[in-house]
Amino acid sequence: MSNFDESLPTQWRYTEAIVDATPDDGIIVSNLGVSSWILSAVEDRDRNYYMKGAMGTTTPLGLGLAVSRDEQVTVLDGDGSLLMSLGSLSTVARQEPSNLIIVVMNNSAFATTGGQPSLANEVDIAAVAADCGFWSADVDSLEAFEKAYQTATGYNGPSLINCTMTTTVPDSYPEPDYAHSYRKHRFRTALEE
Ligand SMILES: Cc1ncc(C[n+]2csc(CCOP(=O)(O)OP(=O)(O)O)c2C)c(N)n1
Ligand SMILES: [Mg+2]
Repeated sequence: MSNFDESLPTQWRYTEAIVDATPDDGIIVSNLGVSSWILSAVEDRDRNYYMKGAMGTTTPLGLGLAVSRDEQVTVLDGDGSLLMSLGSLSTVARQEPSNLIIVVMNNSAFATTGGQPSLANEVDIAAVAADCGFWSADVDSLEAFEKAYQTATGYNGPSLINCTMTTTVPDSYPEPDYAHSYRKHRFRTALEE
């Protein structure tokens, strides 16, 4: 069941709070579709990596970056995408990166493809993460999110924040103003500096 309760924060507000609280050298990896669209509109940073095409790969990519880099890595995953590769949470827990924060933009839907309901309301994602060995939290307000993100930043191990939000289905899907290959090149270049 999708969530259209407008008293809940929007994904825009959560994303603004993340960009505000992420250090300049922090890496942000965003799920394909709505998460990347919103992140690039909030701030198109060189250290943003926008996933393209493949659901289920955002958290695994974030893990690879976290174990190979010292900077904070924040993953903005979708509920549908994370449910597609739920087993990756156990791999993250085994690797225990202290610089990885997974934020689940949980709209209980496949918003990018029109808002079809996902199974996110039937799975306690934060509890699964905790059972794997994460520090995790469920939030449904910006205040709770900001507090949880601060705790996650200081936590010596992987963390996951499951954000309940109002489901926003875009009327139209904006075309990026430059090619994905350019953004990938820009990201790699930023990490080489
Ligand atoms: C493996 C795979 N299956 C299906 C799709 C088609 N698809 C693209 S985005 C999307 C919905 C993603 O849902 P979620 O991860 O919850 O993110 P949201 O769109 O809600 O932000 C789907 C089904 C895809 N790109 N890759
Ligand atoms: Mg979703």
